[in-house]
Amino acid sequence: MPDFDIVGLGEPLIEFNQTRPGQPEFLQGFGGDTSNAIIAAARQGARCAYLTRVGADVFGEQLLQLWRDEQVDTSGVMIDPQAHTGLYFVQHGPEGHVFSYMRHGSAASRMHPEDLRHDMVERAAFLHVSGISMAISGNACDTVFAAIERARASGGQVCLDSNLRLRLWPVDRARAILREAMRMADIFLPSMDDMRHLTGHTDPAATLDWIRDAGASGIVILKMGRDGAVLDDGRNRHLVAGMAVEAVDATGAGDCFAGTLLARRARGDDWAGAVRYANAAAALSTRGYGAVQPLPTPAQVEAFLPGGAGAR
Ligand code: KDG
Repeated sequence: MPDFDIVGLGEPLIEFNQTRPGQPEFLQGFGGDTSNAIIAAARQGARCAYLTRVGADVFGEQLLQLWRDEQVDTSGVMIDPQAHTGLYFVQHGPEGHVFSYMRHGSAASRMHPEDLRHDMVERAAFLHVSGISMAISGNACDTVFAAIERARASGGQVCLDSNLRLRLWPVDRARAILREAMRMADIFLPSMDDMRHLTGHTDPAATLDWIRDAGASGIVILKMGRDGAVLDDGRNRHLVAGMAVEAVDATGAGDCFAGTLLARRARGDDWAGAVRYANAAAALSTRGYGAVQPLPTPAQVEAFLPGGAGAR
């Protein structure tokens, strides 16, 4: 039995989230897509570890404390005395949320394949990585591919979230690298928004066809926000409906979906059940500000799901 259900790899960030549209009032919290996903999974009871680099600064210490508080193993977190921990601001406008980053040259962007804790990747049932993990620098991208190779060689499953951030890399490079990574992934979690930029398609069926033609052969779950998600297992596709909530901030909802999905798979749910549960968790995560603070507990998800987690 693996020591970890899920090991995540990527960049954690300090978050400043605007709490009143148009006003210069920001709530300090935590972000970073793969870190958010790992915390979402740990809150659901999964055994998790996170692999990254943080700066030798106050923000790096706060992140380490956060993971310890959330029962996430930090033995694969390196501390870089020569670089800072990255941060970002979230502002809310009519088009949704807008991210402004201060992460260039961050500690995480200095990750190298030689530093990777291969042993921890080998000891996990799932490796979770994302487009952001690969976009932050060339050496971080190499580190992600090294981890993917290692997970595959040791029988782990690779989960890839598209998380496209065009502020971090040009669309042609993003498409080429994500295409390569999605071929190697056992589970690919694209969002409809990301895929529109990569493929030009606005229709879920055409988008899924593009993904299959590009060589993805594992499970593909196309996330469509409040409209739910399409589960494509390579033979059949079906829509798992979204759940309505009064949302205030969608930051990290996709990460919550990813982490919760893997946590439920690790517990033995079938795909449809895990997607249904993860949809509910992701909806709940939009009811508060910030990527981490509103991530739900199992009791909150159970109470929200009609008929409980086992119902269809
Ligand atoms: O999905 C939410 C993340 O985007 C947020 O926490 C910040 O990781 C982040 C990023 O790089 O955009």
